Amino acid sequence: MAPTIHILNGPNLNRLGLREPGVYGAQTLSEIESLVRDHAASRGYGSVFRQSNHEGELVDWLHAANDSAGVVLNAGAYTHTSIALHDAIRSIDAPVVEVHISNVFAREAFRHHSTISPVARGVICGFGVHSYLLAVDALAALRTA
Ligand code: CA2
Repeated sequence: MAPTIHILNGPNLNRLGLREPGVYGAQTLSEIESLVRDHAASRGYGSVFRQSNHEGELVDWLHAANDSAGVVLNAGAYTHTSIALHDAIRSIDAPVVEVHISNVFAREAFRHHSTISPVARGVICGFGVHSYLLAVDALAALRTA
């Protein structure tokens, strides 16, 4: 069976494409899901793609990804506040790549700090939807290294 990459999305990402296209692009999360699933499949990976507005549900989904090939995590605003997500990442074996659509460092100061970056395998931000595709490639590269 193909190894699986989990793509987990946090709060408000279900609103993509509806507002603020200048910051987050015009694509909906469902369109992003198709692109990411196709990209993962082209690299030989199955994918689980999920979104939640609830911190604890994201924690549960990180635990569920323990035995997977890795996690692409856009934690949304929980990136900047969540010790629970920090601890959940530490608690699993799978590598986690933190992703952001926007360049958080070019935005408000409160977006410059991440509670999850120190425990993520790496961070990709600022490339729009391509941030997700680059994260899939990063996880694939980890497994061939
Ligand atoms: O750039 C990213 O991917 C973010 O993770 C997106 C989060 C933001 O809180 C992070 O700082 C950076 C926001 C999620 C989407 O929020 C929307 C707001 C308005 C319209 C549509 C989506």
